Amino acid sequence: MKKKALITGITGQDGSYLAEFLLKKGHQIYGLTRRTSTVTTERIAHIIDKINLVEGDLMDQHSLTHTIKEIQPDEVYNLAAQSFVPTSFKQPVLTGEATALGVTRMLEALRIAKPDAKFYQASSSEMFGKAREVPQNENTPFCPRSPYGVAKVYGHWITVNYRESYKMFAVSGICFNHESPRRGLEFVTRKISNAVARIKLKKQKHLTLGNLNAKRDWGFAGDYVEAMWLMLQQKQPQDFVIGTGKTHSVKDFIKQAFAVVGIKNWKKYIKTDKKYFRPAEVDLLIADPKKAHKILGWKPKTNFRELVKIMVEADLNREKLI
Ligand code: NAP
Ligand code: G4F
Repeated sequence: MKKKALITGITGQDGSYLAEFLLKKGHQIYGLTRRTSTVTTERIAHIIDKINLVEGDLMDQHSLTHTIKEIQPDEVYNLAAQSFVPTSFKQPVLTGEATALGVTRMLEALRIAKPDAKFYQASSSEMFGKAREVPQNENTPFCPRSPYGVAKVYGHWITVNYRESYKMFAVSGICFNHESPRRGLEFVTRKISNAVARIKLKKQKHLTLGNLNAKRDWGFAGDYVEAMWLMLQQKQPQDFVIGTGKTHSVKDFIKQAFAVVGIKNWKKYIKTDKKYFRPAEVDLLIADPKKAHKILGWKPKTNFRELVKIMVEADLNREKLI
C-alpha cells in the first residue's frame, strides 16, 4: 500500500518541491487548494497528472475535517499560510486567521478524523525576530517582529500543545529562509534575481529595494523539503531548526547576482524607497542546525553562490523567452 500524504499549500514554492520529492518516494499525493478565479497551479503543472487536488481552505474548518476524513492520510504537511511579511502588517487579522488559527483547524481536523496521522507544521525563523542569541537553535527564545512572526509562534506552540495533550505525532520544522526559481517575485531574492536578468537583457533600468543591510540564512528550497520528510520518519516527534548556518546581507545577494551576469558596477542600478522598509525589522538570522545534522542526518546540498547562480540563470532563461 502506498503511503498517503496530504500537502496544504501545494501550489506554493515548498509545496511544489515537496510533492516532487514525495512522488519519488512512492507516496500517493493529495494537495489542498483553495478556490481562485485564476489558475494558481503553475508550479505543479508538470506533475498535475500524478497528484490529486482537493478543494479546501485553512479558513474553513468543515472543508479540512471533511478532507482528512475522506483521504485518511498517513502524513500531513501543513505548508499553507499567508507567508509574506509585509502583507502581514497590512492584513494582520487575515494573517492571524490563516497562519495561526489555520494550524489549529488542521490539528482539530486530524484529532477528530485521523489522530494517528503524522503532522508537519511549517514554522519559521521569523519567530526568532529580534534574536536573543546568535546563532539560533531549538532552545532560542522567540521574539517575533511582525504579525506574521507572531502568528507563526502561535502555530508553533499549538503544534507542541497537541503533541503533549493528545499524544499526536505533531512536529515543527523551524525553517530559515529558503529560495528557488519558484520563489514568489515579491520576496527579496527573487525580486533581485529577476531584476538582474531583466537589467542584463536591457528590459529594466533600476531595481528599487528597502533595507539592504538585513542578513538572512538563505538556502535552496529543494534541499529543505527532504528535512520535512525526515522529521516525519523519526520514532519520536520533535522539533528541528533547519538552515545552512551561514548568513549574508541583502547587499551580498545583490553583488553576487550581478556577478553572475558579469556586471561589476552594480551600485548604479540600485535605488531604495521607504515603502519597502518594514515597521519593525528582523536584522540578523543565522541557524544553528546541529540537531538536524546529528539526528536527521540532514545537511543542505546547495551553497549561497550556487543558489544565486541557479536563480539568476533561471530568470535569464525565462526572460529571454518572453
Ligand atoms: P508560498 O509560496 O507563499 O505558498 C503559500 C501556500 O499557501 C500557497 O499554496 C497558497 O495558496 C497557500 N495558502 C495561503 N492561504 C491559504 C488558505 N487560507 N487556505 C489554503 N491555502 C492557503 O510559501 P512557501 O515559501 O512555499 O512556504 C511554505 C510554508 O513555509 C509557509 O507556511 C511559510 O510561512 C513557511 N516558511 C517558509 C519559509 C521560506 O523561506 N520559504 C521559511 C520558513 C517558513 P495559493 O496558491 O492559492 O495562494
Ligand atoms: O525576502 P523577504 O521578504 O523574506 P523574510 O521577510 O525574511 O520572510 C521569508 O522568510 C521567512 C523565514 O525567516 C519565512 F517565514 C517567510 O514566510 C518568508 O518566506 O525579506 C528578506 C529581507 C528583509 O529583511 C527585508 O526587509 O529583505 C529585506 N528587503 C529589502 N528590500 C526586502 C526588500 N524584502 C522584500 N520582500 N522586498 C524588498 O524590496
